[in-house]
Amino acid sequence: MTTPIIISDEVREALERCAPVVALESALITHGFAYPANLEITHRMADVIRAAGALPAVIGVWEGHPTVGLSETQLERLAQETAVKISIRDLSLAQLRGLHGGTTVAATMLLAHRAGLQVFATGGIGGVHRGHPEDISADLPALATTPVIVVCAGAKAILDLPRTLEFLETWGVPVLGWQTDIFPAFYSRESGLAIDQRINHAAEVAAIYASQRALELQQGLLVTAPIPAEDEIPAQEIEPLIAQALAEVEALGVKGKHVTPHLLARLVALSETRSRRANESLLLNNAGVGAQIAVQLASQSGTMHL
Ligand code: PSU
Ligand code: MN
Repeated sequence: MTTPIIISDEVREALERCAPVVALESALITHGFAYPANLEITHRMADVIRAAGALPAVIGVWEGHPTVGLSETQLERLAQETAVKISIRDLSLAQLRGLHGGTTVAATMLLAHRAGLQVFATGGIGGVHRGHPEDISADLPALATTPVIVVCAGAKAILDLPRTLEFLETWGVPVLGWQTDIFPAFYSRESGLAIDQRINHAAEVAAIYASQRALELQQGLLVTAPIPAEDEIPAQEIEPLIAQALAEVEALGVKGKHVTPHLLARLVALSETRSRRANESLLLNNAGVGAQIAVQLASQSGTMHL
């Protein structure tokens, strides 16, 4: 039995014309934000992408079917109803049970690539967890094996950023800094850690991606854009809250796929929603950068815009 990926008509037509398309994940909707903030931020990201001349395609799982370009009704139901968090290993399990689910960075990258999309904008990738180097997000091996450009604000600050960068180095994933020399730390503009190369224009990202393809590399390309300055939470302010949230996760014995959503929800509560505002700001920024890159790639392929 094969599992076709369902691709919406709008996305299929755009791909046929080689028009710019930007993938968006749905774990943000099902596990990153509560209703109605989850639906609102998705709509706002989609608006930013459309305004820049590209088509947004939210990727998720509907009745067990991997879907590229979820409909408005599907988005609303994912935003309001219980749905599972779907990383790569969950794709086939959800299929068997016919579940609805929100796809993580890893699963979204995989489905985007299978559908022929090249650019994906998100908030922060998963990585190696602090104090638990054995807990490595499936996002990292996905970046090592899936040739998609992922625009993010670095890895979530709740993670072990040095170990996360070491993994990406070992597995050959270039880490680019969008108009920055320093790896961003999600809520804060700078982690103090170096990126591989600063890039200032979408054309440079497109050139690096083209070189990777010419060399037949399987790795993705990580483009890290710092959160806009006005919404940044300085490290010295967010760090004590992260430490508290991490201690609570240890004490409660939260494990596996529940760790990341639990930490993010606790940070929103502990920061009195400031972390949510920061998260929204960086998501909108990343949507804009992703759209610029998608438009650049499409213009190089010598085709029409939307
Ligand atoms: N970044 C956010 N909010 C999120 C996530 C990332 O700002 O909710 C999600 C993404 O879907 C990412 C996932 O792929 O968390 C990582 O989960 P884990 O650490 O269990 O792999
Ligand atoms: Mn994990």
